[in-house]
Amino acid sequence: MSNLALQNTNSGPGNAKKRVSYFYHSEVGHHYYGPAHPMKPHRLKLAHHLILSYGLYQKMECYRPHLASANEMTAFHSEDYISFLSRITPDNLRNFSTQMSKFNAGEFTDCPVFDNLYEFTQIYTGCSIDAAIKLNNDASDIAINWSGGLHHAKKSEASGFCYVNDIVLAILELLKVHSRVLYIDIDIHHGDGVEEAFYCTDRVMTASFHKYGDFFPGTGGLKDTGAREGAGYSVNCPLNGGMTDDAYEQVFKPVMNKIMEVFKPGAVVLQCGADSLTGDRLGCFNLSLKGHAECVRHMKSFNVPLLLLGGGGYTIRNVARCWAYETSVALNAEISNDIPYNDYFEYFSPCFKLHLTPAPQENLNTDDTISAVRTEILQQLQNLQGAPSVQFQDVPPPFMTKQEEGGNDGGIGDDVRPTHTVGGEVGSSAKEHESEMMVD
Ligand code: V1D
Ligand code: CA
Repeated sequence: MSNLALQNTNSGPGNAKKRVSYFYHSEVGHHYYGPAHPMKPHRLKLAHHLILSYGLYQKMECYRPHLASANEMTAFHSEDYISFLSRITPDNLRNFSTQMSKFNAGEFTDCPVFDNLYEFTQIYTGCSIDAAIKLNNDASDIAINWSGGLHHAKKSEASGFCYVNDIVLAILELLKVHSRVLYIDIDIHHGDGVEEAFYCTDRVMTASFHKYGDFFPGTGGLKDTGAREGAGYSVNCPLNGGMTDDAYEQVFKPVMNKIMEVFKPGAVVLQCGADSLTGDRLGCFNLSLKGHAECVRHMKSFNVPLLLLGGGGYTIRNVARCWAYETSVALNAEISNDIPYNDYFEYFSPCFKLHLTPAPQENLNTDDTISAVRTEILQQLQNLQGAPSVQFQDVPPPFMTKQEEGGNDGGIGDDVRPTHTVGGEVGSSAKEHESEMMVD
């Protein structure tokens, strides 16, 4: 039976109740990028309190994560970069000027050095690794970490508000158990760090939907489809501003249906960046909460272990609305459009409603542009299906370790950008950690 046959029809197996695990650390929202910076970790506190006020914590298992160690982070990142992150502080940065420019951190970059920066990365990365382990152990169907999804971080470089790439590390964890992992990115920005990490492997398919053209990070063209073993396994959906729910659905669903049919992943990671919502401070799409969450609903309907992560999102009251609503979608729980009273109630003034009304904004994606992008991607996926060497079966994964898989032979996590020197080890050596269950 194809994966399509397992899809949600509202009453079919795709709509069955899911076991959901939620990972949150109470300190994450106290980290501060600075007054002029659009990234506000405080939004995570807003989201968490909204989730609590809807009573959703009663329907899922809530965990406080372990703090990711440097050893875990170097399953993807270089040792000198992680050593730098662990030592740099606002008080000592004058001694690190060469490394600051080498690693793209500090004042006048998108990635400032702020108090307890390393602890911040340890928290959100620990959450994502714990969430992946929970899925690997078949202890949950869906695992959630809204503090994760920092998709721009590179092996040896901070980028676009991201320092450690928790997504790559979570995928490496999932690859210990699953032969193939699918990564989907609905943040308005291209998921460049994750794409680059897996550009040369057929074990991870990446699919990013993003604004393309005069927009950060500038990568993610339709023709960027992977290289070497990974040729055809990177999917990019470049879009224009003003994107509506209907137009998004017309490209998201056919592409994802075909990917599920062709690639048959053992696990799916969905980065739910909320900067693709209407009214975002940095974004220019026009999605409602329902349009954004339809991506979660759709991926959930395939009944494959699902890791939900956060990402961008700069109108913080809407970020909280989005991720609270998507938590309810994961749980199949109906929640009221009236925001319940909570510690941050005033943020939702003046309407105190959950749902968003799209703006009267021109959609620069026409039926023709959407259809052209969809046709091109479906052709890319069809070619993959037609390739004689591609016969996807549920074979056990090779259980790669650092020792067995070292070197830069174009495998998982290797940097294949032509202008960079490369090296270092790949694979994950992270030990399994027990995350602590949160009590009240
Ligand atoms: F507006 C700003 C004010 C202060 C500091 C930074 C910004 C800002 C806005 N947009 N920075 C950007 C983007 N950077 C540039 C730079 C110009 N070039 C030299 C680079 O346009 C970065 C946008 C990052 C988006 C991050 C993300 O939403 O994708 C995300 N996902 O997960 C976590 C973050
Ligand atoms: Ca994206």
